[in-house]
Amino acid sequence: MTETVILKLGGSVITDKSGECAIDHARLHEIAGQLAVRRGLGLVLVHGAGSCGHPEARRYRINDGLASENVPGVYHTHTAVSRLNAAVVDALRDAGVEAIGIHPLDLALAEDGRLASFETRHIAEMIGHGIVPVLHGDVVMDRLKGACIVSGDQLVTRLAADLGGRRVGLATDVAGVLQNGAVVPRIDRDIVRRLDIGGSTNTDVTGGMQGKIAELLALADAGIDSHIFHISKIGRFLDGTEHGGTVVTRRGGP
Ligand code: IP8
Repeated sequence: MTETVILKLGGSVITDKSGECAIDHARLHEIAGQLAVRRGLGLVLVHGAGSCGHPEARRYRINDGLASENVPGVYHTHTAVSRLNAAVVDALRDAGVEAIGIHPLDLALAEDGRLASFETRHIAEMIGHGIVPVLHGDVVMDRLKGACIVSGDQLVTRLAADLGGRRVGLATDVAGVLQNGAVVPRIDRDIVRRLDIGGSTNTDVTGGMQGKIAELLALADAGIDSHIFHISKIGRFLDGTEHGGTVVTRRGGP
């Protein structure tokens, strides 16, 4: 296998973010079909939480750190996003994709909101055997704060660095990074300073598009480009053709 493809499905793509854990099963079915016809790819899937996790994380103020009154939020947040993870895995398996769910809470430790340790060697083994690991943004125990939320975007950057993933894509419910309604085709640290990127309008505790770009710029600094595109273009991204979205790249890159 020559290339690992790391694909993130935004939470807003697979849930209705205005509801309470409203999973979009029809959308999941469509996505699973797209992945099933490209089974030869060495793929790792990561998904966001959408309405299965963000409301709980916000309600229990997980990112403020753990105190006695919000400890149950670890369980409730993890349970909500795990429910979504099970639905993603079920949809993929129904379509014939050899998918398996992996929960960051079980294998990661954070320090002040950032992953301090994160085991990925078993994920590499899975990919080698044609298994599609399906990870998700999660609540993770944190050595300084007690617990924190690690976004799917942070996981993507870590996986890309550890697995040497050379194709990184984030499927969202918008066409790419938008400026005055138009897609910005390429972003680097210079270009981003001139943009006015809005935050998420829903209960997103991990910073919406701004948080995403911050993660992806760090990945670009390490020489790994990433692609943000509309979910309808997932096939194009997987096939390596033009998706009409945004490429996040290193300063002076393509
Ligand atoms: O939707 C957030 O992940 P994201 C994870 O990728 C939780 O930002 C549990 C809120």
